[in-house]
Amino acid sequence: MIMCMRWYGEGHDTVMLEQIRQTCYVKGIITTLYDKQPGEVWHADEIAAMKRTVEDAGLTLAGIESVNVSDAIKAATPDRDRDIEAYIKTLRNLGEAGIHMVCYNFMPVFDWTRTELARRRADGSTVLAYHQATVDGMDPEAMFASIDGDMNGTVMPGWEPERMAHVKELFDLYSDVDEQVLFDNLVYFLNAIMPVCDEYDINMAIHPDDPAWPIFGLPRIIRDEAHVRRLLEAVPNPHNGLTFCAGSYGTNPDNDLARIIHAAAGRIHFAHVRNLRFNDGRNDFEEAAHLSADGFFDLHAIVRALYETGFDGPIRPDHGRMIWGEVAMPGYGLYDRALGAAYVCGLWEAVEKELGPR
Ligand code: DNO
Repeated sequence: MIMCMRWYGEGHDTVMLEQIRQTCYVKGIITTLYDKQPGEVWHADEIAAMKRTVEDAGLTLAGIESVNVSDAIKAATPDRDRDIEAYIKTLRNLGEAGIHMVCYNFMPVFDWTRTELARRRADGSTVLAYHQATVDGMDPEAMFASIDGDMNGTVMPGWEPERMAHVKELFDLYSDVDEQVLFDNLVYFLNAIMPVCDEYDINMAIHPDDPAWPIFGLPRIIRDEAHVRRLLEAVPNPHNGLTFCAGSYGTNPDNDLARIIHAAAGRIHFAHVRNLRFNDGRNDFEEAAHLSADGFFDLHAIVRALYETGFDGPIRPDHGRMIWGEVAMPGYGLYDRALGAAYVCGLWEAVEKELGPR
């Protein structure tokens, strides 16, 4: 595995690559061309510049999170084939640049959703949190506005103001899209891009839905073990794989995380590791320190399952608490994610020494 940290790029991220390098635990960067809209081609020179920035800082560009999929592709509007062509060109340019892992999601309208970006804990740290009643009592526009006001001046991926301006139209686009249609559209997209993934050995890693149930009446199709099996079987190419995100699958306490990892053995191309605390089951949860004892998940069991199933891709700590007075993009400060990276490296080393070479 390569321990990574997500970095949003110069001018977007409060964290500097030099700081990430000094953690020593983190060797790889997961990044994106932040200004690109879904449906736009990423050009070779832009990709080369992004890679150079990372490598000049002494780090490796371990993958892209995300090349976003347009709503035309997700909802199968008449523009879908044009956008798929653009996606294929982007993948080709990434492949030419030696980039072999691409994370994406297939969530309609919203990416991941939280109702609070700075819930205060007893020790003064703040965390992202989710309260179902708040979502139930809010319309999507109000949701956008509340997230935007809480972002410490940064822009959260998936919650860009340009998208907020069109939220009503976006909902209209999906009015006839149920779970089956959305799934069929995903399979259509994957079948179209698999040839270029084969040519350049690009692993596609779908991010699960977060939270792991439908919100605002929109369909969600990557939520549990059954969904994972269905997707991997529908497009049996090894380049069709997953981002195993503990914090997303884990929003549903009925999901057995180690079991999902085993169900997807060999098809997990990227791992996000973090922890959650449930206050009222799925109705109210908040993000925790990565440490198993601080939350609901057994991080040792997660790391062990990844090791046992031969996972060797990029892995990263995920949303961190805001600690030590840091002001950063909620969930994406340096300090707590660095603690998370160190902890997961420690677990990995212990499991590796205990179980021996794979
Ligand atoms: C949240 C992230 C997601 C993820 C996208 C992938 O922190 O895990 O925004 O990057 O869903 O496309």
